[in-house]
Amino acid sequence: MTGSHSVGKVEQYLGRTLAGGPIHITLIDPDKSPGDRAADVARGAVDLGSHVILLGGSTGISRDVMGRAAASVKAAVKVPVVIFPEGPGSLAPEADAVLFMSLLNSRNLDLVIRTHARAAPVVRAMRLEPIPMGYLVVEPGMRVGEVGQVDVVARDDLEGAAGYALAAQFLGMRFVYLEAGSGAPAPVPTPMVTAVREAVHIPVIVGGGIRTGAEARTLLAAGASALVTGTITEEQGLGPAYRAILAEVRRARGR
Ligand code: 1GP
Repeated sequence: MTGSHSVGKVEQYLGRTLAGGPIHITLIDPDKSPGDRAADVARGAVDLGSHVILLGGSTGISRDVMGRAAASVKAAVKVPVVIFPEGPGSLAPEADAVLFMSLLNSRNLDLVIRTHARAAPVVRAMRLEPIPMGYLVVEPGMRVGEVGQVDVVARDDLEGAAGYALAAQFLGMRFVYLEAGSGAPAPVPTPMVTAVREAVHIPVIVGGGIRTGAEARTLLAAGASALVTGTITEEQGLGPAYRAILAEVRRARGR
């Protein structure tokens, strides 16, 4: 093992794809859509232009359930299959990569760094590509805000959000994720996305509560590099709302 810094295949793909404009990430919960059902959703999502399949999203996904979903999705689509982890227990070697993320504004050190110390050897043994990411939970934060024991960033605290994001960049994290919480009544405020976009040069991922093409459009105009949607496909499948969001991403990419 050398000390040289290397960028893995998934991160290279993200870099290449982001060079063409903002991207869309589809979050699938393998507990709600196990195995082949996850693969069906993923196939449809990628056909509509989604760029990454993210697996995770509820509590207590077992390695087995994650592994089966990752294997099915990988067989169905060519885009990267990435784990959105809750801890070492939900990691599975069938995926391509894991968001190796610190919950920056948690009061619980386990979620900031301690769990990572336990998970890192597992990630290496599974040969999962770790994607270094700062994860910042914004009001209301929903379930992740509670379970994550988060001091949520207030919706008008633009400086606070920008400070966290810049700290993440200075710490060497290569992505920052602004999370309003899955199922949030409204996404992260657009002025906050702009404030963070102006503060950092790393890609800004935005998720939580994105349900309409209009919301997607304003977040993209504000400078979001990637939009993550999860609930909308669980509630409505790959219907008109999902398609409208994808259409906005396509438009922002100039196609
Ligand atoms: C959750 O940001 C993601 O972590 C997606 O949120 O389920 O509200 O789309 P939604």
